[in-house]
Amino acid sequence: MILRQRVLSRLLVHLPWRRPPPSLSFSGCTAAVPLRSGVQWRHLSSSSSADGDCVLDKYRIAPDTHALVGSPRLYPTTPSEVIAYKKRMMRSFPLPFIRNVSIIAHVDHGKTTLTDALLRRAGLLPEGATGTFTDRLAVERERGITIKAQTCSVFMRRTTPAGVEEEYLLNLIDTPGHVDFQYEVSRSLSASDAALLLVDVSQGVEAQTMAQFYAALEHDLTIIPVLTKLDQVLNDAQVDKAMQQLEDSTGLLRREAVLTSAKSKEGIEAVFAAIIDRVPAPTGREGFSDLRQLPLMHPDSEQRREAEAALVPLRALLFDCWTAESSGMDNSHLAGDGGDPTLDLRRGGAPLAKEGVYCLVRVLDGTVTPETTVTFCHSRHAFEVQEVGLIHPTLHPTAALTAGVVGYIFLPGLRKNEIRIGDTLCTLPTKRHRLASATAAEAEGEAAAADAQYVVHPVPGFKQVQPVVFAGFYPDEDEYISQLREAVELLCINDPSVTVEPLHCQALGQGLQLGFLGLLHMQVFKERLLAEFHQSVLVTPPQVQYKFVATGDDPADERAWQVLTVQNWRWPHEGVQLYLEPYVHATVVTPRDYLNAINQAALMQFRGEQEDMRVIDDARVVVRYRMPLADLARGFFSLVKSASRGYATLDYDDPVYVESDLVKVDMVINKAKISALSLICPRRDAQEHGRRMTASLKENLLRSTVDLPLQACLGNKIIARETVKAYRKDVTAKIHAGDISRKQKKWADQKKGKERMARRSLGTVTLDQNVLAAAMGATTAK
Ligand SMILES: Nc1nc2c(ncn2[C@@H]2O[C@H](COP(=O)(O)OP(=O)(O)OP(=O)(O)O)[C@@H](O)[C@H]2O)c(=O)[nH]1
Ligand SMILES: [Mg+2]
Repeated sequence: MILRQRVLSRLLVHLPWRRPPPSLSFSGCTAAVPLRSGVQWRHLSSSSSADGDCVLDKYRIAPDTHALVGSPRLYPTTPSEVIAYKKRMMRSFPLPFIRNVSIIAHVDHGKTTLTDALLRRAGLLPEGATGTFTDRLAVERERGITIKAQTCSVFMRRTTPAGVEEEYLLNLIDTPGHVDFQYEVSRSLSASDAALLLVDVSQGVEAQTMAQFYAALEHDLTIIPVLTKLDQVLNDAQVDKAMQQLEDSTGLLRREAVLTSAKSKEGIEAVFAAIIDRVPAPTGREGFSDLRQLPLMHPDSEQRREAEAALVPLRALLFDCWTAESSGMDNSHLAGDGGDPTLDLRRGGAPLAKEGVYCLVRVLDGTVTPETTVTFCHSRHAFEVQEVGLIHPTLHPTAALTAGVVGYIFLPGLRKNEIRIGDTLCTLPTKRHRLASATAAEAEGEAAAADAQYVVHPVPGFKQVQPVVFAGFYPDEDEYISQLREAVELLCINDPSVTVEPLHCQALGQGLQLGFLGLLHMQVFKERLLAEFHQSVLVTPPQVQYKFVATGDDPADERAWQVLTVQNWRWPHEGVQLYLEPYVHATVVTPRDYLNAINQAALMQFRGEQEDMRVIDDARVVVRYRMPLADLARGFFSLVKSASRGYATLDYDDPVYVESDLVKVDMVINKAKISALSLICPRRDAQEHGRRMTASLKENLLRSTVDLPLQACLGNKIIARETVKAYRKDVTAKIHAGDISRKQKKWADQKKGKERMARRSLGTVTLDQNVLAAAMGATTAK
């Protein structure tokens, strides 16, 4: 993060490292990216020039040379094929022929479409298949965005000029672009050796493009720029502009850029060629890791002693997990409407086992095979592997995963609470292998020891992510809490950034307090619970995490900061020295036309302070604000999108806590305090929040036969009040004549009845999803 901020600040101060612009021609290009000769690119847009032929002269997509051939190696079916296949798999992928690449970009710049095109080109997807293959989750297809990073291994064959046929194993990871899912991206990057940085030619470099670029830099990866959607450009100038932006903002040279159009399936081979030629092969130690991986040998034989001496301790980084229930491995959508119903993408794909966890690993050293006993370095728990394999693009068991390969292993004994994403798997204990010591002095001794090669050094793992938005999740009916807890636990295996705490509210009963990386993350989690686990839930208005320092603690010491929730709030500031509120730096990249609207909203509605403003090019500006995270989460993101018609982009960094005057606003409905609607906010927002909440509840609460008073309170003080009026039966409807006292008697009876009912229905307000959604709307919109 520090590196990212440093680089960003350098970027904002006129890019000192900017390289001189090279000549515009591609003549200096390497042979691997054959951009020189090419057919003229005819523009397909209806808005092309008068003669209907808009031609790109300077920039052309590299034509296919058909030097690369995809070779799907699907899992064999007959026993003899199985044996031949396993033998081949064991030895066919030495390190120099493996490439591990993540595909990163800003939202909607075409990562998924390009990955699909790559898989199609490699022969993995049938031509008739419709829909996006890589967006496998129902919620991804519904929303049209990627939420989970998806991995797929591809085999490509190439004949060298000397006539030697080479086969490569490429592992592609399609990542999400939305800022809420950045954790997925950073995990994918740590399993890769390079990143394809996609830039949509018509949009140019955006805020998330830069965020992803810095993330790849932090992981020290080779970055290959790829310009996508070339079928949408009108002229060379547009491509030129995108190239210039790329060069100015990242320092990547324009002649390194690969030009593609995933829609028209052009330039796909050039992408493959760039991956093979420019991505460094993984480094690691090849060899068997466990004697059980070798053929049977006599225990006293020389051969066995040699084999034992040559063992390489396994090191594999665990970077994703899933279970049968939360896998998203359902490809039925591809053969859906308009698709060929006979398409069977599961060809050879193994069905998902029910009990146990699938772990996606990047093998760094050694080999893992079925029946290998692997140990988690962190917990020291050991498990026997039942199956290993590649995702191709469904699960395909193989005989082994060797050094450099990204694949899955299935651990039937692993329980949900034993998983720690980022942990290293090793083969321990063996006679010789042991884990590296934690202390520096011991580590030094180990390095000097004769058997240093047998010491396993765990991978540093991933940075712990901090949830920024919290919400209470309650089951529809109180008794379904155990099912909800189970579903949340299973889904958390697939989404490890979510934090879970038990929760209780008088009106809604037992629930769970879940922490998310953003509002979209929260909504997607809720939708996944419904789509994959059939759990419909009531969700309370989201909150950011506030902290407090207890009296007597040192405010300068971060370890003394305690999490503040509506549950542990102490009245009135009992034992609390000070409260802390999270602030972030939000960077907005916007076309100039929309700057005014965004700036005004940021300063007036969202308590933003403008820190910096720079012009990137003649059309766009970068603005940096310091802003409370609560305001950013509440609606600034959607405002930036709506005010700029989707053209502006927003990125923000980790929160910094500053002192703030916080209060707890309680909602009282019909004299009962509803803790699910209580909210902590800065004092200056309390009144407005209370008013919005009561107004929203008034509109959405069901009217009953008695008046329902709604109050927003700060302790004992009422700061906003509304009443949901009761239905009133016309009790005098049948009285057509007579004295007024007859009517008055009826009204008096009605009044008494209502008072009786009001006494009985005290505190029995039913909160349904509509009410909570309204409350959420009141909290999230300004
Ligand atoms: N014309 C054209 N449209 C494209 C091309 N590639 C992608 N698109 C369109 O761009 C939109 C976004 O594409 P996606 O592949 O979902 O983008 P993404 O980067 O995966 O998006 P996220 O995963 O949500 O970040 C879709 O409507 C695609 O049809 C292309 O080469 N040409
Ligand atoms: Mg996508």
